[in-house]
Amino acid sequence: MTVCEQARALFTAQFGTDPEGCWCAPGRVNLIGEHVDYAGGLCLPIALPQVTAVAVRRRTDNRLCLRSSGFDPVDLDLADRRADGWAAYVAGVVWSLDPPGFTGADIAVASDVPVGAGLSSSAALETSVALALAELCGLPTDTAGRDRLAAACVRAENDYAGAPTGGLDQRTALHARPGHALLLDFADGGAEHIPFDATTQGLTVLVVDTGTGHRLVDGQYGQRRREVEEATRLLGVTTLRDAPSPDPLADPVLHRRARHVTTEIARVQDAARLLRDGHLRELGPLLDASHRSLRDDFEVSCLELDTAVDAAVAAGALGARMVGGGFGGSAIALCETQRVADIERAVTAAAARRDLPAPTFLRATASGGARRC
Ligand code: GAF
Repeated sequence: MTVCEQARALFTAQFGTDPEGCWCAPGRVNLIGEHVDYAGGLCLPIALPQVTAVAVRRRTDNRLCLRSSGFDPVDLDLADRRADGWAAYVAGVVWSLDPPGFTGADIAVASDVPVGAGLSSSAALETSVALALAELCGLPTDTAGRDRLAAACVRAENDYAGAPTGGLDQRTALHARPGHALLLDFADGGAEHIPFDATTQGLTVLVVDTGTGHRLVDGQYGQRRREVEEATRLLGVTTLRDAPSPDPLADPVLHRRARHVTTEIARVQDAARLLRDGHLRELGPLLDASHRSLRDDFEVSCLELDTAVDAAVAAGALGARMVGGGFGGSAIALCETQRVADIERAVTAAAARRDLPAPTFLRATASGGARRC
């Protein structure tokens, strides 16, 4: 059964009727451009084939009844305007989007996006709900409409789920196209779809889920954002994108944080050029440099991620880096497809040598964004 079929089946089993429709949205991996979305930077993600699907039927009594194969059921009154746990991601989208004429819904959720792996399972849930509500309530879902849905999902995450994240995950889930990477500009809101077909070049983007959840992500992520804001203020620029150099910053921590942001944005520009020219193999050194910068300057890596990245590169990956917010979660390794099995074995062995959780692996192919299914 596909994930969408699972959501429909769960809906029928739980609510005793058919849904009005089913919508899904993908997880993502960011090829490069980490911790720069909230600094007016550039990111270069692809959407994963793994999706979260929501089967939905509207109600008329202002209640939201949520069922999921992975989480406890939740029934809530929309007038309360507060929700906890996974329900906050769904209800938060309702409250942020405020779709015209919406008076509640039954929603069944199924997903194969790994949760807590830094692969954007929360944005997949938010954006599948947002697209469902938009289509049911007649909101536009063209490119500009999807921009507004992404903004509402970010507000849901910031204001109701309490995660002070940027817009990388939501914009990727709503705008990605199959066979393309998505160059997202967080200064002017622009997006460019760049063909990305690793498979035909004999390459694989291997995702290594370290099995370590985003430890400390809330506090540490918020702290990094505040440091970036402080560096921006001290440098007298609107965003760090406009800062010619972090050198005027006397504080060594702020200097390192700003150096990560400015060098990472330059690496994304280089990576986008390589992709446009079809030189995927040459991405490797940029991935390695991104990881070093996240580890040493931005300090968002951890033993599990460093172990996976180092082992992948030592076993022949062309380049590797942590992805997402960090402090656990996943890494990617760009590999010659014929080397993937060796690299997986080496990464698994390295984790075992250090008594770390056994990693699991996905192969990322650039997939499509949120859609009806
Ligand atoms: C998390 C956040 F949700 C994104 O907005 C982004 O900042 C990312 O970490 C780091 O690049 O996924």
